[in-house]
Amino acid sequence: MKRSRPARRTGRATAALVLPVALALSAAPATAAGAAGQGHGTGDWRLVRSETFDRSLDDRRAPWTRDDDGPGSPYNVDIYDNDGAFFDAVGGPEFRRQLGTFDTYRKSFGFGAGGWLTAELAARDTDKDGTPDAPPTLTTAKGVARLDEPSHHGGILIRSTKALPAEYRVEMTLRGLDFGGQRDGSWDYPDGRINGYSPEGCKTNFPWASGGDFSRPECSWADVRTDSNGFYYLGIMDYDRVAPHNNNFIHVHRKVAMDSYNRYKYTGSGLRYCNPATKQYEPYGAGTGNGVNAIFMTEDRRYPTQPGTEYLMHSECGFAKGGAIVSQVDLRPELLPKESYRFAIERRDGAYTMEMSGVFAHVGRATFRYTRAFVQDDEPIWHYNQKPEEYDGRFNADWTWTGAGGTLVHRDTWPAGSAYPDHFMFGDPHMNFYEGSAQVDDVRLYVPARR
Ligand SMILES: [Ca+2]
Ligand SMILES: [Ca+2]
Ligand SMILES: [Ca+2]
Ligand SMILES: [Ca+2]
Repeated sequence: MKRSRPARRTGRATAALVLPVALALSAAPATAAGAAGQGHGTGDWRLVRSETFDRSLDDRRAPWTRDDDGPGSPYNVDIYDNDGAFFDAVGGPEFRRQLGTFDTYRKSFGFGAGGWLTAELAARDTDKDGTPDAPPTLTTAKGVARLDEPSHHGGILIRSTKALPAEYRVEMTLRGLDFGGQRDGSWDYPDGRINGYSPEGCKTNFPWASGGDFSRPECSWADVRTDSNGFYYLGIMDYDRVAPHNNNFIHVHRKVAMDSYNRYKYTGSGLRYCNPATKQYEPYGAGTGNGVNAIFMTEDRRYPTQPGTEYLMHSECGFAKGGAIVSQVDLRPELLPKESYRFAIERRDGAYTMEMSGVFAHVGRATFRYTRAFVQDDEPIWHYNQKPEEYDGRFNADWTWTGAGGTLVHRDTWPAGSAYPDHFMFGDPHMNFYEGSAQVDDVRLYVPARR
């Protein structure tokens, strides 16, 4: 399913650098980013926040609180959140009825120096007995944070508590990963799990689809096991209180992100792997389903009838806008925890950079960096402006949604005068997709050394 990439828009500042191993990975923490920063050619970084997870964390110290993303909730964001008007439009009155069949609980707590990090956990109470069912947990052991999510109805992520500075580098080190993908060459695991999902009961995207019949019983909605599992290694979001919501929601709130999207036994043409050794695209089936999708979001709509910004994808195979999703690298999770992967995002000099380091399929130990200017070849990075004066309104639009509930117009998706402070997150932000566990060794935040 190889596709030729668009001839247009080969980015000028987009070449990735494969750094020498010693330079990228063996330096002390305070200089590791500086070493990586040399690839960007803009000098060193200064470490301002660091979390090693050597202090004990346990989410059981924080209470669960019922929450519905409603108008009075601190988690209320917009028409795409869990009780958002988008779902009334596409689902009609049946959406409200289905939403009312369960309760949602959340917990949130700050940790790290000065509380610079916040954990956000969410779970459903399907039987409405006041206790969340199969909720996610956040704990630590031996200096590593463990994010466990036994049900896809849960969500768990770690985010920056405050908005990030104008220029920064954030990085995290991954030590364990069990959110789907093939294991030992199979999507169906020896322990009975399917693409990382437990085998018990039905698991669907209920009750947040982008269309279709909202009156169906829960088990008749789209099966998530045979669709996809995944995990966000690191992403920059455009709204303040980053927390789990439905899957449609996040697709309009990402600026840049590195995530996995592990499609069960997928043989279509909507996904492809870049082989960084041959610099050739390969069909999805050529990989192990453990890819990293590093995606710069732009303002175009990716889908005609559902929310979602379009993807700009740089890889060793070139540049692609839209079309098949490109996995830049294939991870080897079987090497964890002895090995690790480091994911970093930088915002500096009017550009975002995404960086991945570790031992990858085909190439072994390597670092890949992809940089793209806020506006490059007339393509903006979605909601890049942290302040109104960084943007003049040229990419504003109205989005119209139509369904069983009528027509809803989302006016001014990116108007002049708008501002979108950056927040990072990693974890699983979906309350109707994805389940599994991951281990994170550390998180660090840097600012430019010279100011
Ligand atoms: Ca809401
Ligand atoms: Ca319950
Ligand atoms: Ca989930
Ligand atoms: Ca650690």
